[in-house]
Amino acid sequence: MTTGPHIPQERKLVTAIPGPKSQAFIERRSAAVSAGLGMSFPVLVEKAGGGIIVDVDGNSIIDMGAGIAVVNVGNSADRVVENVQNQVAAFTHTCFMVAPYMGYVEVCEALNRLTPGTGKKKSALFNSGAEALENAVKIARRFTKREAVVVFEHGYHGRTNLTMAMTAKNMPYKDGFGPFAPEFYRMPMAYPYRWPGGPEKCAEEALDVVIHKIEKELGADRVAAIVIEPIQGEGGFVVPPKGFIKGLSDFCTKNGIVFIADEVQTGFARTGSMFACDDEGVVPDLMTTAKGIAGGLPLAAVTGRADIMDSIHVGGLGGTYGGSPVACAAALGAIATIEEEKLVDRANHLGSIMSDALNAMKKKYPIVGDVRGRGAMQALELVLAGSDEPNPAALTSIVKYCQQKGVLILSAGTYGNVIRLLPPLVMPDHLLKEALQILDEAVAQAQ
Ligand code: PLZ
Repeated sequence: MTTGPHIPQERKLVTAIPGPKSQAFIERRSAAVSAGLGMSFPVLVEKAGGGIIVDVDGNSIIDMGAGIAVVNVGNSADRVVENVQNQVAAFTHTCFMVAPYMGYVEVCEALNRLTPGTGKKKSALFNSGAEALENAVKIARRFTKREAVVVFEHGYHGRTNLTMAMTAKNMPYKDGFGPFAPEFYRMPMAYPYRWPGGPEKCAEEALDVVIHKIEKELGADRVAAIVIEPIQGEGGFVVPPKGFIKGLSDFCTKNGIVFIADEVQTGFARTGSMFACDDEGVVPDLMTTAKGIAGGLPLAAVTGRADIMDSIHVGGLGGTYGGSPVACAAALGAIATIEEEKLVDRANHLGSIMSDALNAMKKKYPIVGDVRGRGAMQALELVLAGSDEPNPAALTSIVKYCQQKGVLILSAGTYGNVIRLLPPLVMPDHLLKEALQILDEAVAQAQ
């Protein structure tokens, strides 16, 4: 298994977190960087690889976030480094729309091959997840000649103006940043743990409500696209029950609506299949991807039905840097790593270790209300014992405990009460088990 720069795969603390050098950095950072940028883990990173991040004070931290589901193949994975080095030495930029190059086409070919569905597909490349979402909406509107777009409660699609209108949560993403774009309509999400009629009825009832609202309040023939994350990421790893995503996709097909799966967080082996849509055999009309696509370099894509992707006039899509040759080289290295190292299987393996440990915590600790996820995308939802009231204070305490022990974990959720686990898929088992043991202690002390 490739572990990037071959950093020893062990947790090691030689100072408190943050150590003195990191502390000095944090002061320098706050003097220079806008206060608007958060910081989940207060250290200055020196290097990272496999499942470990090393800070300047010499601490080795277990990385349970993978840079928010980006370095699925690990930091500085061998094939990514080699491809990027070769590409940077050959040329760094020509702009694909000015003078094209092979890497862009090879990434599109790989996406067309790997995404669900056997029909003819095409792709276009961009720089960030939000930019991919914006372009997917542009494409769907131009293709259908309709304007309305349906999105969901707890959904997250980005921070640009158009994607702020698509993202559900006000604080911190939208507060004071409006006005937002019109013609986005938010529908109830199939959230089994919090569905009023209970988890068994969630898929059917949620689908009924959404379809009813679209038909009666919007008019199905006014809707250009339905956009949904097949498992919600920032919203708290909400896994819709089987039937919901498929039902939405079938409804789209019947009504000439473009079904857009946002797989920015779930894509590239994360959920134990190449894409989360594969789980139910759903074939989206368009899919957005980013994050895991390029091992840490900025790259994003829209992939889907060739007739939809080709409905745009020449010059209607683009951007100076979209599909940069360096990012494309990295993507080809990352995709080769996923396929050759069988990281889809690895995601399932890591996922079963995580869900066993999290379910054991649920049995022991009444503040664990729900355990959910798929593959190497697993979460705990924290509640006040004996209720389903969100417990964000427990989350703060758990994150802090883990931090002091050298384990980086990320939070999520509309109510700020979800712990999400997203280890690099190349993390060795022993590190994952150690991180889960520390998480168990953290939850115990937060009771
Ligand atoms: N769609 C499903 O998860 C990015 C956001 C981090 P960008 N999620 C991480 C933060 O706080 O800004 C995301 C996502 C889904 C779209 C996006 C947006 O991707 O590359 O951050 O623009």
